[in-house]
Amino acid sequence: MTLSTDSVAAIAKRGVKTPAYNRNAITTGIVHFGPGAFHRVHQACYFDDILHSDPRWGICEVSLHSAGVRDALAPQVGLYTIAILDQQSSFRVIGSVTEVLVAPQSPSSVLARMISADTRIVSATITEKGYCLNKEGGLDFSHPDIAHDLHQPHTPKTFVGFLARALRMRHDLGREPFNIISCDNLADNGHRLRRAVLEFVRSSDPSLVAWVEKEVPFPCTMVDSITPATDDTLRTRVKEALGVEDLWPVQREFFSQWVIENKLRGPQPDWAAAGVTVTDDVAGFERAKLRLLNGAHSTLAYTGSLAGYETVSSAMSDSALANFVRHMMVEDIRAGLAAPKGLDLDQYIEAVLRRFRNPTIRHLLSQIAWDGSQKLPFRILPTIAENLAAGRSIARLCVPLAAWFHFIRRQVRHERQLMDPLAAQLTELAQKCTGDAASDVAIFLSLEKVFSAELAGNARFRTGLENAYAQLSKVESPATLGEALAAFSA
Ligand code: CS2
Repeated sequence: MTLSTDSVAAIAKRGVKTPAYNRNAITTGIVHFGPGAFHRVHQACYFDDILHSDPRWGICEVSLHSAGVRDALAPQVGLYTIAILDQQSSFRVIGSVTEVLVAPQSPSSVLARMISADTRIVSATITEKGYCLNKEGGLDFSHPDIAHDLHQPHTPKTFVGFLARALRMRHDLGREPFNIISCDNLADNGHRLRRAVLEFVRSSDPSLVAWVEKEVPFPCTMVDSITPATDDTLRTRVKEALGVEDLWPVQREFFSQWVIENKLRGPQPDWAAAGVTVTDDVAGFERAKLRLLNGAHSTLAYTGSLAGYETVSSAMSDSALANFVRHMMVEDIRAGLAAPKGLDLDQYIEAVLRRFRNPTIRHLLSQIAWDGSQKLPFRILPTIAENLAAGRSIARLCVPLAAWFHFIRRQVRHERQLMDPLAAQLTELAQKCTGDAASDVAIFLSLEKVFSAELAGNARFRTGLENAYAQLSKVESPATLGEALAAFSA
C-alpha cells in the first residue's frame, strides 16, 4: 500500500497530521518551478496551512529537468510526508500539491498553467545555477539554454524563458501579471531575477519591457529550514509512522522561516496567519542568513570533509572547528551586517550554531559541498570584499575558500565525482596543482566565473589564501585540523 487519498483517514487515526480540507475544492493559485526537497518542506508546507482556510492556493509543480518527483507523487495524487526532526520527531502529510508537470515533456502545459487567471504567484527554488547569471549579476547570454530560449521562445527550457513567454501571453490576454517569488539562497534574489528577466525580454521582445518594469512584482525573500536529503532511514521511519509507504518523503528541522518583501500585488493569502513575515526590510534578514548560516555551512562542509567528518552535527562536535566557525561569524562576518528590525544578530548566531548541533539531523557535509562555484560567491566573497574595503581581517574568511580548493583537489585525486556546474573546469585546474600554496592559489584564482579581476588581483586576499591553503595542506584528521585552525585563533 502506498500513500493515497484512500489511506489518509487511516493515517490520521495513527496521530499523523493530514490535510483537514477538501482537496477536491482547491484551485491552483501557484506555479512553482523546482519541486525539490526544500520547496516541499518549506513553501508547500506554508500553503498546506493556508489551504485550511483559503482554497485558492494549491500548487502546480514544474520540474525543469527530471520526471522523478512527478513519477513519485502522481500515484499519490500529490500527497507526500514531511518528517520534522526534533527531540520528538513528528510526521505530517501535505496536500497542497495539485499537479506536477515535467517542463521538457510539455512546455505548453506549463505555459497554460502560468497564464491561467487563477495563477497569482510564480515561484522558484531552482538553486543558484538555475538563474543562468554571469558573475556581474546579469543574464548569461552564452548559456546554451538561454540561447535556446531566445531562438525558440514558444518552447522554453529555462525559468527565465518561461517567465518571459508567460508574461507576454498574459499581457496579450489582458490579464494581470503574477507575482514572481524567488526562494533561492541568492543575495537580492528578487532584484537579480528581475534584472535577468528584463535583460531577456529586452533582447527578445522589447515592446514588453515597459510593462514588465511597471507591473510585475519581484519581491526579494529569505527562506530558511535545514533540509537533509531523503535517505532510507527516513523512508523506513515514515512507513512505520504512516503504516503505508511514501514513494518520496522529505525531512527538515523544526525551525522554518520565510520572509517576503512587501511588494506583492493582487489577492493574497493570509501570510501572517501562516507564520510568513512580510516586511519592507528583507535585505537585512537575507544577508544575515546567507552570510552567517550558509557561510558557516559551507565552511563546515569543506573544512569538516578534509578532517573526515560526514555530517554537520559531527563536525560541530569538534570543538576546534566549532570555535573557529563561531569566531568567524562573530568577529569577521557580523561586523559588516546591519541588523534588521526584530533580529538580534548575537542571538541569531547562537541559534544557528544550536541548530547545526541538532543530533537528530543527519545533514551530510557532501550535500552542502555541492555547487561550491555557485554558492561561495554569495556566501563568503561579499564579506571578504567588504572587509578588505573596510580594513577588517580576512584571515579566517580565507579558510573556507582554501578548504574548497583542497576539497576539489582531493575529489579529483580520488576520482570522485565533483558535483558542480563548473566540474570540468575545476578538474582541469586541480590537475595542474602541485601542492605549492602560491602556485595552486594562483591557479584557482584564475577562475574568472568565481573571482572578479579586482578580488583576484588584491594582494591581501592572495596572501590570506596562500596562508590558509598552506595551513590546511596537511589536514586529514580531526587532530591535524585542530593544529591547522590553531593558527587562526583569536
Ligand atoms: C545549505 C542550505 O546545502 C546547502 O548549501 O547551506 O541548503 C541550508 O541548509 C539552507 O539554506 C537552510 O535554510
